Amino acid sequence: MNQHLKIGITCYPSLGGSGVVATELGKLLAEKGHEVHFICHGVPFRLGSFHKNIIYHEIEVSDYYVFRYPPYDLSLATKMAQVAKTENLDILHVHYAMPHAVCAFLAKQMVGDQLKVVTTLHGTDITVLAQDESLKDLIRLAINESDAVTSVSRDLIKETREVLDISRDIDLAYNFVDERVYYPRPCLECRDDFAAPEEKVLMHISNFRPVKRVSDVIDIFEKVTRKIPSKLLLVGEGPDLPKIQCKIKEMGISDKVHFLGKQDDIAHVISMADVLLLPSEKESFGLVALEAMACGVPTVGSVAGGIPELVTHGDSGFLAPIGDTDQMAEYCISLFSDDKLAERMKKACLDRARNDFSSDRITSIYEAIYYRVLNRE
Ligand code: GMT
Repeated sequence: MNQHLKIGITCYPSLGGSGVVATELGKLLAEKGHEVHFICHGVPFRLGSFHKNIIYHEIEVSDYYVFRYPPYDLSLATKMAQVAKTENLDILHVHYAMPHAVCAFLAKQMVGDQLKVVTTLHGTDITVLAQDESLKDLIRLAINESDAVTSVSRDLIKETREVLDISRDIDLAYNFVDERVYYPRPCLECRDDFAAPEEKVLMHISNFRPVKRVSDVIDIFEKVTRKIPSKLLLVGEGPDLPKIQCKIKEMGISDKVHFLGKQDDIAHVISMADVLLLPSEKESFGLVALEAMACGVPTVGSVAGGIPELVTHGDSGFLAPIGDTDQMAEYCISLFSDDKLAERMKKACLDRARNDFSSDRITSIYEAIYYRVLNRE
């Protein structure tokens, strides 16, 4: 019989899909009786209230005057080893290869082979960092030395193999959402604050980085609003935000666009939308599209990275080539002009999120990987 494990989790604790998935996974594992130790430089923002099976260990970075740069990576590796030894960890599950998998590799050298390292690749560690020749060998080493490696999409597995020339096994473990949090919320009242009942609501949620192509979001919306009364809600912030604000002003559509800034209660916010726009240049998974799907909101987006593995074209959303804003606008218009299609898509979204990306299913995949590397199947 599989017994409860002691699992260390390291992730980026601030905003970002990888941190969200790592934290939600830790919470679910703790609910199943495992003891979970978060080893991070800050409390993961989705950690929430007290749970007896969750312990948080903060990394303290040494700041001696001889160091020109505080050695975060070495402090993390040391902390991982320390926690692994004192708490008798079975597993160190690190999210993001750089630097977390590298630190876990170092920690394992200090602790011994009984500590098993599982690395989850989330995307930009491969699609951006591993393109850098100076980092390639280090990332390849960390991946090859992990006891198991998981990826959030088939597309990312393919890209990891191509970019890093890696042939080892990589397990597929799609992202998930907690269905107790992500479901269609009653939101008529707050929707009224932004749009009239006859208007449609388009929404985009991201960190406003160039890879998200937020400028395309504005172009799509501008084309849609010429034909269908609608409003655009923009959620999040990031480097492209000022540029986007200027563009909206120049296009004369400021009265139709609302900026909501960073929001914590995404399930609530997303439930106001009729469609989510995700026209990214690159997206290894697209967690926000799953969050929308679980709330019954279809995505109109790009055929990029892992998005087609999540959004089934014509069923739970519509996908067009990257940059094809005409086609994406057409898809929104057809969705808004056909109530039966909208209803069918909403149902397909709910079914797909619950069946294919359920938290229980994905958590079990991770547990099976832990037992496998520990030879306790
Ligand atoms: O690009 C982001 O939005 C942040 C980034 C991260 O590090 O959290 O997201 C990556 O991981 C998410 C969780 O697995 C995926 O859903 C995103 O698609 C992925 N981002 C990219 O591939 C650009």
